[in-house]
Amino acid sequence: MTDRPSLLLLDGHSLAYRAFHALPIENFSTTAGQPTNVVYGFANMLANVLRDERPTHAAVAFDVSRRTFRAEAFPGYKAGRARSPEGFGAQLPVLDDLLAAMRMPAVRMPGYEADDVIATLAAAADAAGFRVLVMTGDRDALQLVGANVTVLYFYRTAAEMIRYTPALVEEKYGLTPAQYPDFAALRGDPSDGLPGIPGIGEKTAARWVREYGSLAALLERADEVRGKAGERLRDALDTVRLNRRLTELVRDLDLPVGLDDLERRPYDLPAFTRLLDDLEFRNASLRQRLFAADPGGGRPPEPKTRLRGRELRPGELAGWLDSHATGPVGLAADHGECVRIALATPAGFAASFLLDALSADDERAFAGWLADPGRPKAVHEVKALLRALPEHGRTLGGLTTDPALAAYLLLPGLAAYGIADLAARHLGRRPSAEGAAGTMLRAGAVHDLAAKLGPELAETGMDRVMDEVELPLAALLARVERTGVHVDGELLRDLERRFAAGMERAADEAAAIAGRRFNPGSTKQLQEVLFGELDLPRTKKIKSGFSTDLDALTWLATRTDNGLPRVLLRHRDQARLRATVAGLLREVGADGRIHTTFQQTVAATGRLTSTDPNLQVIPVRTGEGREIRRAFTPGPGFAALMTADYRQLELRVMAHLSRDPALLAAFESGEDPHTTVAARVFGVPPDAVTADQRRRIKAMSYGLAYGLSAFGLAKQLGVAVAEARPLMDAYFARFGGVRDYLGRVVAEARETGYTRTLLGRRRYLPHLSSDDRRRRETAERMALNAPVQGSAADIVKIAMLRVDAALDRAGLRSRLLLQVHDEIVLEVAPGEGDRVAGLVRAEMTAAYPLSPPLDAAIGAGADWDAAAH
Ligand code: DCT
Ligand code: MG
Repeated sequence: MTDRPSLLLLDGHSLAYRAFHALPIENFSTTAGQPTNVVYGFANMLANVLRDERPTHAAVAFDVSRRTFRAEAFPGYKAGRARSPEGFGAQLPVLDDLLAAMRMPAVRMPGYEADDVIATLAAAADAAGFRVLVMTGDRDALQLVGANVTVLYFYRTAAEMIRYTPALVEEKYGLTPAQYPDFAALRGDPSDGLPGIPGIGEKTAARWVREYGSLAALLERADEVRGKAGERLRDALDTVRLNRRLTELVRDLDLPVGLDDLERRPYDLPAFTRLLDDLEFRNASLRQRLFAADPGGGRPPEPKTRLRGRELRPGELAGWLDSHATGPVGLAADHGECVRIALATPAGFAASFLLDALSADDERAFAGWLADPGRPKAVHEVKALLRALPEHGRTLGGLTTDPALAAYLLLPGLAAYGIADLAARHLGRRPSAEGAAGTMLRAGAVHDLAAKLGPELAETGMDRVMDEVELPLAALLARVERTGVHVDGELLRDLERRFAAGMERAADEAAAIAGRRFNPGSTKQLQEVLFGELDLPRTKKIKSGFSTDLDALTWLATRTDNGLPRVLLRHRDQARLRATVAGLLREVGADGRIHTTFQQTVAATGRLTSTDPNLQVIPVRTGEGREIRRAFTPGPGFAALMTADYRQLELRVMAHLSRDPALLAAFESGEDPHTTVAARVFGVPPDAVTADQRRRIKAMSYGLAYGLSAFGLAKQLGVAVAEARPLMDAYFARFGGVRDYLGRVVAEARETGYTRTLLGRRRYLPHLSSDDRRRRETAERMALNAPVQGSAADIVKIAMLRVDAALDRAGLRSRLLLQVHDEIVLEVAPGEGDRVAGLVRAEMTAAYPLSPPLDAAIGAGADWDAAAH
């Protein structure tokens, strides 16, 4: 390491273009439809170069427009360039936001190019004794290379970079960097629209510059150049002279910034975190690298937030708790090999210790303090701690809040709720250091976040959702996760083999149709076979050719007599099932049970999701889904599984919220509501409604709540738009209150900026007022869907809490195992079946005073499938 300052200069547009072409735009966009591939790729390259080069100074230069002194001197300059591709330009302002949040100057100079800005800054920095690094995809920058100036040139992606030193320029071109613009003038540059000399290639151009020393010398002695080449040169003298004026970079611009302004500064952390969240950048490695590049990352905390913290020696904890842990305490836990705990107090004291290395006195004092409901504590991601605590024989009391849950309620749908992310966003600091000091900084952040977010929750009226639903649910879920669900491993392995064989069969059939073997899992090979060899109708264009995704294959199957798309769909299906089963098998613990992790802060609607394994991917309605569920069985000591799910929960919520008289009446009749609705729409008596009509009307009821258009409905119902539209009109003619309600929801959300569920859970949808139609419509669909889905989520969560509490009160051994979709799964102890069923029904229907009232279906059996009703 040297103490010399170093300056990193980036060519903004050329980096942006590389990013655009390296990352397929169709894979990078926000839920609102804003493309993000440029920003993502740019941020990624920037994070890497900052990590690898650790410059003390940095700036990004951008072109302003095509009107430059070069274009004035030569109208053909860059004139042949295609317009920037669709979706590119809209991301450039976001790059500015990114750089602003990183406090990295973006430098522009009207009339000049980014290259000239870079040349000027590089020259100034060189003169001031800096090391300079120029990162660009433009070879003209090679003229800047010198003893102190290195050019990082990327040709295709930033991963393929060449580091140009003077020696490497010499080696590659046989020229000095100073000779490069001479060479470039002779060679011309097709990408800039600069003509070369007909018949003269790079080799000759370079040789001339080498032999004559410079272009000036060559032109002076042009007569001496012999042969055809000489003639050609003499014919092109004007071109070459003009080129030479354009290839020289300007090094003495009068820029609005000086070197001092380029010194790297701490990020504007709240703005920076907000931006990453808005862009929905969830990739943990990218976030980590970007935050790690913050020069403020290691700065000492502000005096206000400075902790007087230390690692406690054995025997010190009891005393520390007595003297410091008197008010609300922030608790952070790192779940590594051993659990490290840190505590932080309102007065700024902090302590850290390993849970397994306490003295007997400490042990007693800590367990007592932790369990004491009278000693308030805030814990970040409390579910993880609660899942670990029983291992250590401890319980938690006095839990006031969990900043992750609070932040989620205040703003669901963020990309990350980690403590460092939340601290960055809400406190403007990022406590991500390793070891004891890091854990203490995090405990401090937990304390400060709790103090900051608590009042905000109260202001929005969501403190009740927190206290009555999310916090107690975290405790319940921790227990449910620990319990796990017993599976029949043999059956799962059997299924995995069967699905693998199904894949194999489909691959064989596909090979027979295609006339050769290929890998149906490879997009590239699929494209070759489908669109090359078989010349089937073209699907949606994607970066790598034509799409072969599920939608594309489904569409293709309807557009051709060729059986291949159908076989490929079957292959995909079997592959997906196999992966699902493999995912389950991977998670079977030594106790023969699967311990999923519930995610309380992932779905923006308020629903629970699960990971490791993700239970939502087990198909609900198919035969294969049922076979997989057969492998979920009661564990030793238990007699049966029981499932309980609400009947028509979303439709009841819709009726409750819309107060549509016809829909309410459909429930009051006591008949099956979907059948009644279908009878009204089709104008037939209820007993004449076919199963298919019921299914279609059900899909319609829910489709409307999800904001489907006639087009979307047609797709979902598998009918023509012309058939869907009259159906939709008939529906709204009967159930006008539903339409009015849906209209009201969007209008109100546009006004307030958010939707609300029955319990007041909010979802913010700023794009409802966007000028961009696509974004606005996406937000409208979310607004329609959020109250119904979110209220259903509220109700299911309350039901779980009530069922659990009732089981406990009744002293029953039966217990909750899973929650997935609208379903609750329980493990029933011998002899308890009837009581549990009665209790579950009572608690589920009483979960919320809905009108029409809630109704639940309950079943029990020897496995999850047999328990279905
Ligand atoms: N769902 C949906 N679109 C469909 C079917 C279902 O969005 N076409 C969602 C909303 C309800 C949830 O899935 C549960 O599905 P079902 O149990 O089929 O719905 P239900 O209203 O409870 O109907 P049923 O009386 O047939 O169970
Ligand atoms: Mg149902």
